Amino acid sequence: MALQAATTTSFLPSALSARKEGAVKDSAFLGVRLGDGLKLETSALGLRIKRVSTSSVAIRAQASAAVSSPTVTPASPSGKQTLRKGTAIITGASSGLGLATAKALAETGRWHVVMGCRDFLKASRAAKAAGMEKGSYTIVHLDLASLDSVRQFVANVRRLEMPVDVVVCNAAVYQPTAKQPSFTADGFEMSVGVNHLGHFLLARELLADLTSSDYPSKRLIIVGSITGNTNTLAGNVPPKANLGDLRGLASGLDGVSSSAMIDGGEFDGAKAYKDSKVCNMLTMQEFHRRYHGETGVTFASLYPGCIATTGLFREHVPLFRLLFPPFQKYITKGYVSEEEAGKRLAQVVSDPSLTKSGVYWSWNNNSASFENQLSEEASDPEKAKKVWELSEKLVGLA
Ligand code: NDP
Ligand code: PMR
Repeated sequence: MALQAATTTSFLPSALSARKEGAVKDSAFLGVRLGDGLKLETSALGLRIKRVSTSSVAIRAQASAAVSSPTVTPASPSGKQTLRKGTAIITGASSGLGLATAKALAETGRWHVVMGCRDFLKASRAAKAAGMEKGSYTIVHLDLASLDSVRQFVANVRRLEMPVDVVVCNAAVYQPTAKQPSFTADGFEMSVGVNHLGHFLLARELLADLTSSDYPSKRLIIVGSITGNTNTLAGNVPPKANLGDLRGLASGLDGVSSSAMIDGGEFDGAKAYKDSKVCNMLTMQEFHRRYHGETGVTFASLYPGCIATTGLFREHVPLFRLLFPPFQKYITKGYVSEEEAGKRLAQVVSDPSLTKSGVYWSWNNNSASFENQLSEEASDPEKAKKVWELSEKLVGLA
């Protein structure tokens, strides 16, 4: 049930310019420069929601046995033991990859999906339009552009009294046409603030919950991308990802006392997105190094393919949005549908053969998964450690 309609952000595309940079020649491609209140919905779990103030609500969760029972249910008459339903948290599940993954998991009947979304009504409508069964998901408000909202989300998830078996850090913003940076509630440049820092805090907070889950294969997945990897053609389309010496990150990305960019350079929205994806992939590996042995949690990242039709490109110029899907379908052949990409991410969530930790998964043309190589920067352990330590300071964990 919806208590409040969340704010919908609107985006306006603006004009772009061209410049020469990097290994790929200057060219115009589609006119693009190359180079607190809780929003919660659950019916089958019988959640009761009570507003206690304008900014907070108390929840009493009566989780069904299917969700909170021990890992393995007693042997059925056939003698086979069955796994209990897993609970997977997916951020940004109101559209694109996140929604397709939520649907793919929910329709197996083996997963309950907690959809962490900034726009409750949009998420609710999207889940219904996707045909997700009412009892198969719970929507909890999460705005990754606010660290307070991230902390509130974690508290609200805990009140659901469901186990946390898998966490998928999927949400992202991409602002390729922005001329000026915009900032999160905490003053971080928006792309890195949402895509990396918000997820960094979320993942750090939920690690304890994942660790205490009795599910046999607990996973933390952070969605990466090919465009952050400069060992690929796509990663060499300027502006290229480059975290430099992290001086901007060290100074807080506030655009006032420091640059809004991680490397301390001039603001570039497309580069900020790609830099944020490098942070996502480095963070996954640093989690693996620090916590896999101790917790048994599988840490993974992936490139799901080029899902050229999603809302990620909403801020791009209309001509780009028109031509990008056929370009990816017929020229690069990197295109995948939202449905296919959702199945891929769902595999990383639940496939028994994808339990290896520290891996960046990709898929070949036959849709078979393989362990892919990350670029030098996206696999640099020293950089990963520094990004981790600086991020800890920015989100108040150190
Ligand atoms: P979409 O725009 O469709 O999905 C992004 C989701 O993130 C939306 O649900 C959006 O919410 C949510 N979101 C954005 N900002 C916030 C915020 N502040 N707080 C909470 N949620 C937020 O894009 P995709 O599905 O394409 O992107 C999903 C992931 O896939 C991203 O990590 C992206 O980097 C990655 N990816 C995408 C590729 C592609 O080709 N599309 C390729 C490689 C990786 P809302 O619905 O309210 O806007
Ligand atoms: Mg890219 C095999 C080639 C390939 C693949 C798989 C992608 C994926 N792209 C490829 C090639 C090219 N792209 C080439 C040759 C060009 C120049 C014509 C090109 C251009 C291009 C642009 C302008 N591509 C883009 C953009 C974007 O704005 C997208 C972006 O960078 O977002 C950050 C994008 C993408 N190309 C991809 C993928 C997956 C994207 C979406 C980005 C992402 O989520 O990482």
